[in-house]
Amino acid sequence: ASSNKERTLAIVKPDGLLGNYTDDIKKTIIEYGFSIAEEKLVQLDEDNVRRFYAEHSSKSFFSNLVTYMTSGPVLVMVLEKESAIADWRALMGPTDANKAKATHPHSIRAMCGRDMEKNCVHGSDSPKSAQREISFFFGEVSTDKVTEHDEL
Ligand code: DGI
Repeated sequence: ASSNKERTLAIVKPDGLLGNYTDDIKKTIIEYGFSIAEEKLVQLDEDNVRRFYAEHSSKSFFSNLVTYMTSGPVLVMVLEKESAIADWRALMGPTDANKAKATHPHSIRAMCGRDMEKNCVHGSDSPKSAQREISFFFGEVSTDKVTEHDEL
């Protein structure tokens, strides 16, 4: 029988790494049935952030976002499971970590986020984003669905 595994891009942002939350985050990822197909530590520069968050480049908070995302290394991972995209978004919790603490106490952003900006983790928001973001960091053609018989 083939499964319909999906891939999503997850990032542990600089505050997550600095606060030593990586092990707890990875433990949670595995506990919830994801596998970590790829991972690497990256130091982003301003140009990287501009391209990665192109959709936010005209927003008022954008320069803060660039400063934050370039403030230290990030851990980039490709997570894999059935419904990986939606399930990782759910596990992260709301964008605003204060809201996460109030309404989603078991979410990752409740565990290690601080506010609307320093929210510890990133996750792709759609199959299209996942494909773009995985290619951005891992430079390969990827599909949102693979079967267990495919070579990964
Ligand atoms: O997909 P999300 O990370 O949950 O949220 P998003 O795609 O709307 O925003 C991307 C990132 O941009 C988010 O993780 C933090 C930052 N951001 C979004 N909205 C605001 C913001 N930062 C500040 N300071 N203020 C905002 O309103």
